[in-house]
Amino acid sequence: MQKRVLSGIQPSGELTLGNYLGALRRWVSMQDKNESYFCIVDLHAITEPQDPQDLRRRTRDIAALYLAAGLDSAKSIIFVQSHVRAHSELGWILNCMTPMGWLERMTQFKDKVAKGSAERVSVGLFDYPVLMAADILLYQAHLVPVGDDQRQHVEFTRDVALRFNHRFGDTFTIPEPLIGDTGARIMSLSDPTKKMSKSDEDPSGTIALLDPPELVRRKIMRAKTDSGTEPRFDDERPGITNLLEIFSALTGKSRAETEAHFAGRGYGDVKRELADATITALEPLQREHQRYTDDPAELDRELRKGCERASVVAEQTLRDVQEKVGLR
Ligand code: AQP
Repeated sequence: MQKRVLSGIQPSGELTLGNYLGALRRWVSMQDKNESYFCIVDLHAITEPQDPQDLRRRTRDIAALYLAAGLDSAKSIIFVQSHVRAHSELGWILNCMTPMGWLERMTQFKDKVAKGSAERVSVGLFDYPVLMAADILLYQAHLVPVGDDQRQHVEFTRDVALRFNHRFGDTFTIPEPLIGDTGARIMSLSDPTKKMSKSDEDPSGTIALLDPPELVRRKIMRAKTDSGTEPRFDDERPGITNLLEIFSALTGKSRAETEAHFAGRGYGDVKRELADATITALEPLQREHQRYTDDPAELDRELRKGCERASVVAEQTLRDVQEKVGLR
């Protein structure tokens, strides 16, 4: 039996190399063997303030990048979350069945609160994992390919589903997180102790997928490293370890092969080769992205088709849930 796969990215900033290596590239390799749903989770993005024009543009940009990276609507269902209303509706029902204490334990929420003032944090941000649970459970997904940072949210989804099934009878498939071994956690170039994030306010720490080649090179050459000289993976040296990790993810070399490749050479060589490898990997993506930018009607057609196909499956689950809880 084919497994059902669901994953998404929020349009909360320009897509980064972290999003590509930790998510997008893995999805492309999964779509042949699985029934796959890939969405742009715009309802999640508005849990933090977004400029409406930027949000609209980024949502389309990310859809174009999905297709440019090789997601194929003949194999996968590609859609925008807010276009399928069942996400909000199931989200509300699950809200009413989720203990607050479960949400209070979510580390991503705690991290984000720690960065800003509690007054400015929205209820939506607190509630983010419940909406994510609705995304996954609507499609009865077996597998959720995510980076390491999202593991806790998928485990939370499992708890929500088990609790619902226990109370109302078998309704939801219990999903599993699928964490890759390479590229699972790409770190910031300017502060390698924190992950590369698309909403990072410091642009020097992130490589955006649409950054021009010269900018990519400049950011990598200025990436923060320690005072050592020998390029090897070492938890005590997060800067060089991160650069080697990215190189290994881009070239498909194992850690041992990567260390052997740079044996006897310096950090400068790592940076130069990494810049070349990154620019080479991004070039076809940027070219294809431009094609969809030049033909917006084609992108509209793709997203309309995705929404129609996703809605059929989502509505079926929603109706079942509504009946079980007594709303129908
Ligand atoms: N640095 C990363 N390394 C590996 N994988 C990553 N992902 C994100 N950053 C890295 C994976 O990309 C997907 C996108 O998830 P998201 O957009 O829902 O939110 P996120 O995980 O919070 O991603 P960002 O880029 O850090 O966004 P912001 O800045 O808005 O919070 C997920 O599969 C994630 O694991």
